[in-house]
Amino acid sequence: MKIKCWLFCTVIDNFGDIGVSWRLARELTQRLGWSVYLWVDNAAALRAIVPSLPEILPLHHDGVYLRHWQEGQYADLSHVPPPDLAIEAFACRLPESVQKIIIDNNAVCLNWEYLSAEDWALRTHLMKSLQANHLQKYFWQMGFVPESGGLLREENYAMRQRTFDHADEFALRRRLGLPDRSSDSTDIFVFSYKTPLLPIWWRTLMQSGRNVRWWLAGEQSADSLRQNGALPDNCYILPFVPQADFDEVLWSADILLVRGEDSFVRAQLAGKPMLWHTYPQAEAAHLTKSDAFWRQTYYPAASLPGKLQSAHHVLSNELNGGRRLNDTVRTQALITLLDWQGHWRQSAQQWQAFLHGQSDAVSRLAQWYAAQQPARYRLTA
Ligand code: TRH
Repeated sequence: MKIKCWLFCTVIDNFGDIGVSWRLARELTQRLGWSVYLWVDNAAALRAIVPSLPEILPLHHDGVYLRHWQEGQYADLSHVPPPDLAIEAFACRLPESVQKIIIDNNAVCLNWEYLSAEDWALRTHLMKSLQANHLQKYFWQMGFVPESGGLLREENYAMRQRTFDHADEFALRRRLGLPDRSSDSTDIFVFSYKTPLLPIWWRTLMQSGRNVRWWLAGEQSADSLRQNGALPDNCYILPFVPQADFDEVLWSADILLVRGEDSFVRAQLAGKPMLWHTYPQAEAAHLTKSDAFWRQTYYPAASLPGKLQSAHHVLSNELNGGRRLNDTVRTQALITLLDWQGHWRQSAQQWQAFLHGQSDAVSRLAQWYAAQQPARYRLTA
């Protein structure tokens, strides 16, 4: 009997909520062979990353059953079998009718949380939380270490990356809409939130005499740089590619400036030097989140030359709305990142090996779920 999994996603904004949910849904279907029903409140956001998705829900697409819902209010449950496992992506609120079916069927219920390297995330991984209506929920905390809920990584990721390394680069760049290779420039992929810093960093880089090109992905990066409608030289707007092609874009660049959650994880899996524009939160909570990531015990930053470590730290802080740098410090820091790129790349590759050496989130979930079964059946017996 196929395991039936219900997955609910509310799109707060942008593409991360749906990006992670879609990846998870596909992995559960393709790798584990589960029957996955994904409820979305904004099919247009999903269509942006899966352009082949037809217009009207309900649908069965790429192995996943898609249905419409409205958080806390309504979910299209027509022709949907009851679940064995229900997943609320990022603490979305299930309608009461849905909660009742989960309780009546004694299904396992998980809250799949936002990714964080903060200590509390590890402490609360798989913690239980009994609701007033007797729904027993567990927290699933994705993370970077074996004790966490892991990261979403497809089984064939490494193989795809190796194949990419031998692909016809010219044809590939044409297909992805990337500029042709320029042997003497550093290509930086920029997928940021809107920020007044990008034009400042850009000017600094141009004045530094280094040969840099920016590949701007997503509207907010380009909007940050546009002045009177025009973009500076050496800045290229990338087409928004399907999520299935996103890794190839990252693998094609030299340095990655990524954001949110999903692109942040993909950059790490890619093993590329990376800066992270963390999703802005109230009271600068995102700065704590960003620091917790870079300061992890396992992160190979400590093996970097001190100069590079501190350049990365101050720029990362400035990018995320922390301390504004003066021109001299900023210039020096950006030059250091570029000139020490080799060391930076090595540490990114060490981190990549550390992550790839662990099991992924879906394997951990399958294992944990299987371990729950005896207890679950004892309850119903
Ligand atoms: O888009 P994001 O900023 O998403 C989010 C949301 O804002 C969310 O509310 C917030 O809570 C979360 O961040 C932390 O960034 P993210 O997570 O990197 O998601 C982007 C997705 O878009 C990812 O799945 C990759 C995909 N993508 C493409 O498929 N093609 C593209 O060309 C690009 C640039 C991105």
